[in-house]
Amino acid sequence: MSFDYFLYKGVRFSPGSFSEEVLNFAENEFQVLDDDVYIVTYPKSGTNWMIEILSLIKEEGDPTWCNNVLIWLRSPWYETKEGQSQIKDVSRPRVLTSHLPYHIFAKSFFTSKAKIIYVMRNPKDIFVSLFHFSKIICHYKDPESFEDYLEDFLQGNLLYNSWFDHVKGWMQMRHNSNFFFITYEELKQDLRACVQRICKFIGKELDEAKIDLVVKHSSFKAMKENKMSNYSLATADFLDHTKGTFMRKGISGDWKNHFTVAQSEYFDKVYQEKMKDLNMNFFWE
Ligand code: PPS
Repeated sequence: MSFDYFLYKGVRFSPGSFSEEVLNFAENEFQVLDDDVYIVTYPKSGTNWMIEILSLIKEEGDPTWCNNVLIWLRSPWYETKEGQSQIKDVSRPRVLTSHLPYHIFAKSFFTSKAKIIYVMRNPKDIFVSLFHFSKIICHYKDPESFEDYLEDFLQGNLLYNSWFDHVKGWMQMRHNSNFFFITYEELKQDLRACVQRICKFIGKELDEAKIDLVVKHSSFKAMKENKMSNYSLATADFLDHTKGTFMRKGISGDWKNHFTVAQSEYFDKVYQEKMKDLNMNFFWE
């Protein structure tokens, strides 16, 4: 895979949105507040879906905020150059977003009462989503071939490094009461039940009608039609809109339309090897 990057503590970052200084600030100086909620993900795991869900929960089901404010301004990535300047406009309780691996996450989080929602997705679907996204995101060169890119994914030769290390790193937190993890596939299977679980975790009580509104306005269709959430307003130096859309398919199991049997078996073998120490099974197909 071909892209410009620099290393911060061994992790690959794009020079466009990051610098050593910005990452150092995010790790060592950024002040986490006790009522913050962080959405943490490996890219393409359902980050923006969770932003929409939490935005709607914050607004008790009213979509006005989602329909009028860009999704990345509602919940900025606290580790990026842009995000760090946008955070001052976020009202409390803040919902902030991050793709950072565990070992370089904001130090002040670990002595705070803030909460993390970690969203995971079947890594085969993450790879497919990333493969298509790489064609439209400007700081990547077009993927050479599915096969080569797959190998890069499995070896972690990508921005933010290895999916396996990201998940294993964050799963160290799984017994902490301020850490909650959920999969994209659970959201797909029963969004309403997931919204109820998320509300319980963040301590927000919503009646049945408001939960219905959160579910309705965070559907794939609603987000795809909402220009504040579908990235159609992302600038041309970030996304090449002529090559595809951010809101691509929004389904589970699209890997079955892309992987050969041999590629899937090879993926499973690498997965078993790299995840064997974790001893956890996740809900995805
Ligand atoms: S990023 O670039 O890391 O922030 O991307 P991320 O938001 O994590 O993931 C993008 C994928 O999530 C899909 N998506 C959704 N799926 C179902 N329902 C809703 N509401 C939804 N919103 C976003 C999006 O389409 C990308 O997945 P693919 O498989 O490419 O369609």
